[in-house]
Amino acid sequence: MDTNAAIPRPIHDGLVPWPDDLAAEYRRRGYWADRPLGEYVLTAADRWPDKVALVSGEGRLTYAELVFRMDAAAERLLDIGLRPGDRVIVQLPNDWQFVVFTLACFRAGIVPVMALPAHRSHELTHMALHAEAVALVVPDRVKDYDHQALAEHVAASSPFVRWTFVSGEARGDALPLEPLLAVADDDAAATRSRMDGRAPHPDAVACFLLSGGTTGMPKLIARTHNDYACNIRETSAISEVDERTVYLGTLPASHNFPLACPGVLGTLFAGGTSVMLPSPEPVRAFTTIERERVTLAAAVPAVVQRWLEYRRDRGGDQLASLRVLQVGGSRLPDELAARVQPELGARLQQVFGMAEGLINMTRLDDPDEVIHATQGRPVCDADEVRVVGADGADVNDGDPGLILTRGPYTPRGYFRAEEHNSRAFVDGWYGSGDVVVRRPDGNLVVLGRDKDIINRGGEKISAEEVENVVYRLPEVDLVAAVAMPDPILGERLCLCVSLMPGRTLELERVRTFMVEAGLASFKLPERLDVLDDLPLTKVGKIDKRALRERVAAVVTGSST
Ligand code: OOB
Repeated sequence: MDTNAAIPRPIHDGLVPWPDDLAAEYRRRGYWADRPLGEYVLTAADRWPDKVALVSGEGRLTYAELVFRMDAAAERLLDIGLRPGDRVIVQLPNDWQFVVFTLACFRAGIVPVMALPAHRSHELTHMALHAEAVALVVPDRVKDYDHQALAEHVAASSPFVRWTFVSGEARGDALPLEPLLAVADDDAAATRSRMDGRAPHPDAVACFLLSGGTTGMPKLIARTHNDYACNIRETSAISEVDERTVYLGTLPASHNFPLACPGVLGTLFAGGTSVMLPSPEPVRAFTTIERERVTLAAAVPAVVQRWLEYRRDRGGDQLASLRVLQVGGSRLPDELAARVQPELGARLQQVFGMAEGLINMTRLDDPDEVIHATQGRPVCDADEVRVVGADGADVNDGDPGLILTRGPYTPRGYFRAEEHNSRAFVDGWYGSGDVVVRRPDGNLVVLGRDKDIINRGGEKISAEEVENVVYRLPEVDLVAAVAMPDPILGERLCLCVSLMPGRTLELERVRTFMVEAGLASFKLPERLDVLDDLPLTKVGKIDKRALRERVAAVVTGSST
């Protein structure tokens, strides 16, 4: 432990609360139930103590075991010196440690910052500094990658980090995660009652999610116990989650969709079983669905496509138990949507959501036309959605416009991002930058977006973040990161550059440079177009629309 670590500022310094009158209204109408997240799992455990809550590899935890570990870990975290409101960067694969650690944080009022397993030093260092995180939690290795070395680097780059917990083999000053998550010597009831006395306020921040981000670095989204419980409750109702649900958590569990829509948490709150799987690769996913009798799974469109292909090639009835397949994160083409139920045998549920809050879903009993051709409608009665034109005025249903939203689980601002908030939030309305049409039946269709990101199969890449790094290359004069169409992922990243006089540049050089700069590998460009000049708009900005059209013409032309 580093006793010289700097002391982080308190968490409330940097939050944007809901206005008091609305908060009172959300409470009065029951959207905010005033229970901290840890309590919901305890309630399920009281009802079904011996039921299997969690499956991870060959391991299984019953509800009684899960909540005992949650309480014991929560108490240990506080005992070693973490305080309620302290932030902890969590970068763990989909396994039981992720779930127990996250729940322990909720129980103790410690705030996990939900990093993705793909994040590297560029992203993690930024998060650690911005959140003033006091601890890091990583696996020792995943495949060939040494996450512990990554954590060492991040810890050395931030004055706030005092503890590093490692799942697996801990080295040096790092602490092993497994003993932290073990059951306690004391009995479960005594541990629980002590932790009941230390439960966080339901309006406190439960976790930080990461925004897909249009700016240089991902923004942190503070989700309170009250708002996140609302998110989980409303999505659980619409996905019809109950104690019979067996959920397959195969997208990275730190992402809002598999975490809480209704995801791993919704399933655990309802008394069901969450099955953790680190990759959606079809052979293991199908075997797991068959073995565990999975009833509900969530996927991005690119995964659905792989599952459809695998099913076509192999046949069989491994998916017989699967009732509902949720798909979201990026636009599901209507043709793929129409194949899900006939070929995979599961009801499709389209999900158009965001870490910032608003979740839209098709309903399980919607007509096929709605399920195949729309991304659903808000899950909560108190969600407000406007669709506006460029002038900010509401457009008519049926006309395209930008979506604005507010509601009981859509926070009013990013954490410590005043300047950005003044643009992303207008009078409390969050503008996601998605271009949608609201049909007369209330369902939304996502047509595109007016924000500078590349959506690579659900993984969001901020163009600006990539450009900022590429500008450090001495060869580069101007750079633009743009989306190019891709039949599987929807989009991939193409880099368009003009060079300094007499210079040349290869794609591999850019990729290596970005890896060395510590960027997550999903952000690496997959095509490089060197142009004499980048086209400019009338006001002199790089004309990204022209570049997108150009690269689309080239790649679709060359693939036919
Ligand atoms: C989900 O969350 P994020 O925060 O990674 O990304 C949000 C953005 C949306 O603004 C939109 O641009 C895009 O992802 N998106 C979709 C979509 N679902 C998300 N675009 C088209 N069709 C869809 N179905 O991606 C997310 C969070 C919770 C649940 C589901 C997805």
